[in-house]
Amino acid sequence: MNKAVVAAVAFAGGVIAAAGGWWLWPPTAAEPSAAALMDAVMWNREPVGGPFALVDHDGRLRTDADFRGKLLLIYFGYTYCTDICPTDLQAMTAAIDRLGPAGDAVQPLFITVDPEHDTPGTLRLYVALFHPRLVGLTGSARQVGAVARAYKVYAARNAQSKKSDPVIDHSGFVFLVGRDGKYLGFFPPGTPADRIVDGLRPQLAAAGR
Ligand SMILES: [Cu+2]
Repeated sequence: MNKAVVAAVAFAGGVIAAAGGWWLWPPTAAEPSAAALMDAVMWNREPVGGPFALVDHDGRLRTDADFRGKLLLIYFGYTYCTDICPTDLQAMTAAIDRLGPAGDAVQPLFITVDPEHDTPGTLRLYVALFHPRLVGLTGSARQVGAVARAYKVYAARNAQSKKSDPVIDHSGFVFLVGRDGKYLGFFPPGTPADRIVDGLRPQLAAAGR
């Protein structure tokens, strides 16, 4: 696995992968490039987020409406990612713990970009490694594709990676969604836990008023 490529993609939102990846879900006629998707998120050029219907790590259907009333931290990745996913999930969940009781108002979600591999059973084992309240979400390729598109997430199999050691290039933003389900913003890949705490505190205070 090429860590340099994965890290660069995480940071740049997938520019490198634009050359040779293939999509994990049924592509639409004009699938946007990694660079265009990164741009949309970074500069708020297009609406981000929206409703979703997915399957959680216990096999139950979950929609965005189930999480109303909580601040959401949403991360897209895949369980066998050995580089950026563990780091970012660690930071995201550590931030929730550092908030103490206030952290109960924050719901962390992990949405797989490889639903074919990441079944509910696989996700259940994976999310437990990070946080007792982390919810893993998967679904059909179409369901996952719809939510990934809504969040302008880039994810494609790296054509250069070996079949025996596949790599998925993917954007690594931690998305923040308000208690009303509306998208608030993102933390860039590699944001440390303390910085996420700083970003969450005003949102928690605002929501509590
Ligand atoms: Cu990853």
